[in-house]
Amino acid sequence: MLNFEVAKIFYDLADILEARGVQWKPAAYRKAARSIESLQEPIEDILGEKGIKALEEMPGIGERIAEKIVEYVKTGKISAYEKEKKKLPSGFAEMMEIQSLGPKKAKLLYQKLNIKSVANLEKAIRLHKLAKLKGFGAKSEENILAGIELHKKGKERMLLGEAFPTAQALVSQLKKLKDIKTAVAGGSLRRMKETIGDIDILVVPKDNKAATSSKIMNYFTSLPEIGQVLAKGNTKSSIVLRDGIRADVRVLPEKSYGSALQYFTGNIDHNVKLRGIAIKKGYKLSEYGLFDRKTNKLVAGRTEEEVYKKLGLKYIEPELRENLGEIEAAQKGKLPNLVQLKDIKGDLHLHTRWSDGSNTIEQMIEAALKLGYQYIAITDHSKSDIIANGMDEKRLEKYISAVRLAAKKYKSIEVLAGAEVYIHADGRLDYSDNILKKLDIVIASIHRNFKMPKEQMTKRIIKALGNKYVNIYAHPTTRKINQREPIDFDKRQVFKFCANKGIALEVDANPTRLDLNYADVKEAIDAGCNLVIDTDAHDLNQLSYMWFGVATARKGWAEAKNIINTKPANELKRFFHKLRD
Ligand code: DGT
Ligand code: CA
Ligand code: CA
Ligand code: ZN
Repeated sequence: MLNFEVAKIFYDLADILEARGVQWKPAAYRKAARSIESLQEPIEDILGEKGIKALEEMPGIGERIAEKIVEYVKTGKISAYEKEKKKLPSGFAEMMEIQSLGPKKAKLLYQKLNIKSVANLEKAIRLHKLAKLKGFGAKSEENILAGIELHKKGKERMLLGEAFPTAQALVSQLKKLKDIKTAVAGGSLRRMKETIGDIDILVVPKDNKAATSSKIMNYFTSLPEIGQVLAKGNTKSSIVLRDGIRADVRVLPEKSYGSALQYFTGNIDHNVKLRGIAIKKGYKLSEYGLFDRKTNKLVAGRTEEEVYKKLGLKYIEPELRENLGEIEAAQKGKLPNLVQLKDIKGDLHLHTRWSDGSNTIEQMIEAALKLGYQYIAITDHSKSDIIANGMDEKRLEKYISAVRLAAKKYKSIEVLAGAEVYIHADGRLDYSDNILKKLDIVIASIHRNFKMPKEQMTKRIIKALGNKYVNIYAHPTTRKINQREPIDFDKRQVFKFCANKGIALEVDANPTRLDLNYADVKEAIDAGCNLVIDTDAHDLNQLSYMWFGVATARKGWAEAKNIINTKPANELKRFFHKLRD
């Protein structure tokens, strides 16, 4: 699928234009990129089946951008991008991706110090050349260096949000071959880890002839999206896709399907512990099956369930298989009853054109209706978030009226008027209580001033959450995977505070955030907190991110009862109301 390649080009193009000081266009290209990367279907399929008009109807994509997508699908290039890129040194696009640097500063460093690449940049920092420049300092050298480290990590491990649709597309390609009975993705992807080293696909052939296996491997290694074949054997092959994603495929017979899927799902520590249990019970466990050690007879292997059962364990959901107590819990029959996507009844963190979203209130409502939601909250940005087009008090009043007016048009869904309110460095909220009380729901969050001593950060958060109108603390650690480290605060103290006051901690489902992460989810639940899973969608495609948030909550052992947006509308409103009394 070409979605991520095209999105990347639009992000790069936006950066280049921004560095050149071009207005508006960068934001437009970023919106388009955001829309494409959150699409579940490959753009080439949409184009093939429904034509260019279907692209133009997507959020953030007009005629001009749609034409560029068509150009890419047809030629593998976007000429406008190639032209812009030629004006810059070849390593420059990558340099602009460093979060703590950004396009404008990257350009300045190029002009003043002739820095053309990440390698140049790293060297210049080690020689403290930046500290001497106006607008930079020792502190910014440190930040940029940290940004470079994160960027390097990102090249080794991709986001789940990118790997997941790619894996699905690969699996469905494989299933097209008649010689394949079934194909399924395992590994860290099936465990829904936030970052993925490589995609692991297990294939069951229609028969066990060597010729069938070799035909399958020939087919797989010659798929059009494959960039490089690293290894090709009869039962295992490794490839790199054109967009740099690595994938392994293994062929195993049907009678081993369950044990193979179990083995290749991992993680290794979970597997090692299982093998220990198998040995104690007189068995031997491998990807080929569970065998009796004395007779060498296969006792289980066709399904994962029977493998776990023979080992005296309840079935363990893939998300839990990290060797964090799940095997012990399965032995005692004490596994959590994990929350599911279908338990989710609404999305309480959504943006529209009133701040930095791409769609209207009505469009977001209609998208939510399609998902069968009972309620949503529109929560655009507050006044100090200027880059996000935050609303001052006057505009907020109009916005509240607009949300209420739109809400009236739709009988089968409840639409709450909310706002995402910035927490200032001193813990003050961005609106006064007189304004906040007009809203149905208040989200508090941090978008700037990420660096301060731990104690001060903790005070900042607690002061803000102490406001009686706050319902949700959004993306609590503010980390962005492979881009920005989490803020430093006393989590136990904040979690306890939220538990006592009944503030819901958010699991932000955007794949670049997944914040809280799964370890924090577990800690928050243990501290007695309520959680809310939100997409923080900035366009209607992004409502589909809910799935990644649910997976993160599941990895943190969350049950439906821990998640407030599994409650029906009336119960949810009662919950929010309770906060204010
Ligand atoms: P990744 O790709 O780094 O995100 O993480 P995984 O967990 O997908 O790891 P990967 O791709 O190296 O291997 C896939 C699964 O195969 C892994 O989760 C467990 C299983 N596996 C790999 N190597 C071993 C091994 O040496 N022993 C055992 N028991 N299992 C292994
Ligand atoms: Ca893997
Ligand atoms: Ca692998
Ligand atoms: Zn937001």
